[in-house]
Amino acid sequence: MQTQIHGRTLELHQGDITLEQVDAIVNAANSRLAGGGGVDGAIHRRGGPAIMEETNRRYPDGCPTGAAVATAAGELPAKYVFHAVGPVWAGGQRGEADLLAGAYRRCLELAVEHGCRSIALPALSTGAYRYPMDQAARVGLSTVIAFLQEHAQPDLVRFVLFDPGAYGAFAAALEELTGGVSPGGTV
Ligand code: AR6
Repeated sequence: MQTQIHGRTLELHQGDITLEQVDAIVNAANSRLAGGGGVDGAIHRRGGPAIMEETNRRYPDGCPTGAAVATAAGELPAKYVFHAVGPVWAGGQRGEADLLAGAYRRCLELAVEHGCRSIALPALSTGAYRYPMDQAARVGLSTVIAFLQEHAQPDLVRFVLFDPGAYGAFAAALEELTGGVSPGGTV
């Protein structure tokens, strides 16, 4: 599923983000940047030890929740990994939506700063951090749409959803946010 926003492409794919052939992929990291399961485990496994070595050297204090930091991508097809720290879901009254939006926004800013034309994003916080998928989809997509309405880059933003349930939640949220003009429509 895909839509155009001010001439740039916003896409939804189902699959494994580590296989994406884009300039940058986003990791669902923790604030210690210590590695873990889910997306984080897959990225370090497939990307090799260089990613963790660079993370430890450049970001010994980790990364605050709601932000992101960049490294090279080791053996992955991408050029960069942006390690984003989403919030742990705590019921929705602890600023989770703002923190989640901040993590996505920072990734898009990093893409601009690193000259990336394409970026792949996972559904941050929706695994180990238990953020409800439909709410996370609305926050993630509305943050990307707002960014693309204000910035000339990146040309391609692709959400890579791991399973059919996640894909369905993002597809429904995208239709809701774009007024049902997707797929192939224009915002
Ligand atoms: N490609 C795309 N999406 C994936 C993949 C993959 N290879 N693997 C899992 N997902 P999670 P979080 C989906 O747990 O909730 C880690 O231990 C998954 O189904 O990776 O932000 C970190 O070190 C889910 O929908 O990230 C942190 O401690 C989504 O990606 C903590 O988990 C995010 O799940 C971060 O938790």
